Amino acid sequence: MSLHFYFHPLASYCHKALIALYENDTPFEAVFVDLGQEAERAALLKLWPIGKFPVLRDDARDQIVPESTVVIEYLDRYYPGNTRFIPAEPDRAWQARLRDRFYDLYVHEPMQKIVGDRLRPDVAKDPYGVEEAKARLRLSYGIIEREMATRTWAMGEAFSLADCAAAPALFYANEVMPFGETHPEVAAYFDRLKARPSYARVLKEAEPYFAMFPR
Ligand SMILES: N[C@@H](CCC(=O)N[C@@H](CS)C(=O)NCC(=O)O)C(=O)O
Repeated sequence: MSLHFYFHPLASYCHKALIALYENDTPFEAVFVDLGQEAERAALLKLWPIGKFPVLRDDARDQIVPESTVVIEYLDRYYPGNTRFIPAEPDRAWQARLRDRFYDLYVHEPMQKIVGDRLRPDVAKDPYGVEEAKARLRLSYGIIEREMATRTWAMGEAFSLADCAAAPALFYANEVMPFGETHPEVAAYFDRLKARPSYARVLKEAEPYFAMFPR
């Protein structure tokens, strides 16, 4: 097996890249990483000194590919399937990348800030930072609400990199700041994402681990 995917089944950025792997039934070996186990953490750090996952190892091309967006671009370039994640047309390509950045930086990141704060000891809580993150999420929900009123997927009718980014970001954002009552178009888009077989599979596999999520 050429591709090895280092991941944890609960980790949101791993979900993003897994969606791309499952979309095209790309063969890969899953390498479960428990960061609480010193040896497993050390093995990940050896591949990517930043120590975050997902990381893709491609033995056939002798490459280590970290960062979920880059993993998806790499798969699209070297292991393409029926679903193309980066549109061929140049203007649509940068627009897909922009939406990927939007979901990572303005939905996923504030969501992680809120979740991360729950894991901090009481003396290290950051209520001001959490309020800022909630305000950012509110702003982003408004933007998605307007945009998704007229499209099926983030780029229109074709599923793309941007939808891989949107699914886990919205899943966990909905846990920390639900949008179901306030943003019907965001909720409808999220329902479509959950019904997509690739993401439904990711969620099913993550199910046994959801009890670990700090509520
Ligand atoms: N920008 C990175 C973010 C990756 C990331 O934040 N991964 C989290 C899991 S969702 C992680 O590795 N957390 C463990 C840690 O930070 O120690 C990407 O897109 O892959």
